[in-house]
Amino acid sequence: MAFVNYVTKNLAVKIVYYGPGLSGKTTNLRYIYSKLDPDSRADLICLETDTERTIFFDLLPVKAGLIGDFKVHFQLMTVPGQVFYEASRKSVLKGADGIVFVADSQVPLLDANLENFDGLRRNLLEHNIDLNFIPLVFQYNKRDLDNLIPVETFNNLLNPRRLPYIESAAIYGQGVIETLKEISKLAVPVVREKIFGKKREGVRPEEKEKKEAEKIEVVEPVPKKEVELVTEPERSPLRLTKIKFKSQKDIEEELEKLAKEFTANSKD
Ligand SMILES: Nc1nc2c(ncn2[C@@H]2O[C@H](COP(=O)(O)OP(=O)(O)OP(=O)(O)O)[C@@H](O)[C@H]2O)c(=O)[nH]1
Ligand SMILES: [Mg+2]
Repeated sequence: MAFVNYVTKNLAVKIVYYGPGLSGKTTNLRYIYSKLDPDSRADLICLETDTERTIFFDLLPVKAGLIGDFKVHFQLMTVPGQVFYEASRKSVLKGADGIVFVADSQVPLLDANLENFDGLRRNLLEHNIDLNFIPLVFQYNKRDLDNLIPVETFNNLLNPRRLPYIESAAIYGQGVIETLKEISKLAVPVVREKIFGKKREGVRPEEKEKKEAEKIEVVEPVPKKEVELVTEPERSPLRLTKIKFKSQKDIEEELEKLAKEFTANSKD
């Protein structure tokens, strides 16, 4: 459930990038970070090992426009894909408003994708969320490589409902912003309904009409410039905040604190 602050009129929509190890989740956030105007986003917080494997999560807050007079921010988060971080994956999913499943398109990784997707289903259920009822899009990543799982196979196995799917090469930025747009298109109306839908019941017809006229403005972040397919991987210098931690409990407390601080500070 999105964080909402009725006093400061801020709304944080949590989008989780989920998928097997090394599928490219952090790469998505790095690219978004590098392409957005600094006014549109905060620092990218990465908790990772020396070899850039995510340990617990990455977090990138992004300004995303308005719902009525509420300022919307996305909290983009990744989970660690390595098998032994199951507990972390479960924690990060708490309160998710939308999921991007980042699959690795390389043929030998088909089973890893399927197992990880099954883990997603199970972990969501632990939070009483049915995978069929949460906004979800698929990103079939690493399409720049050879020996790829056909999109049709992915769709048959992972996406029988034919939810939005994007073929991407996140390392080159291809499909990254498109993915974010797709998940925001699905997640924002659901959050809007959850938070404002019920409040509308019982209002006078003319007020209702006025409220119905409220539009969701820019519900997607605006890139600095048109996203182009570049020939070399983008390795722009990033301002990352790395957090040291001691235990799983410390990390979970840190995550709660960050979420609260983020909501409290989002006044501009
Ligand atoms: N060729 C290719 N490599 C990619 C692509 N996306 C990511 N990579 C590379 O894959 C590796 C892993 O990317 P990450 O973004 O760190 O993967 P992750 O999903 O965050 O991995 P974990 O944090 O361990 O779960 C890095 O070396 C990336 O540069 C892609 O589209 N094509
Ligand atoms: Mg990562």
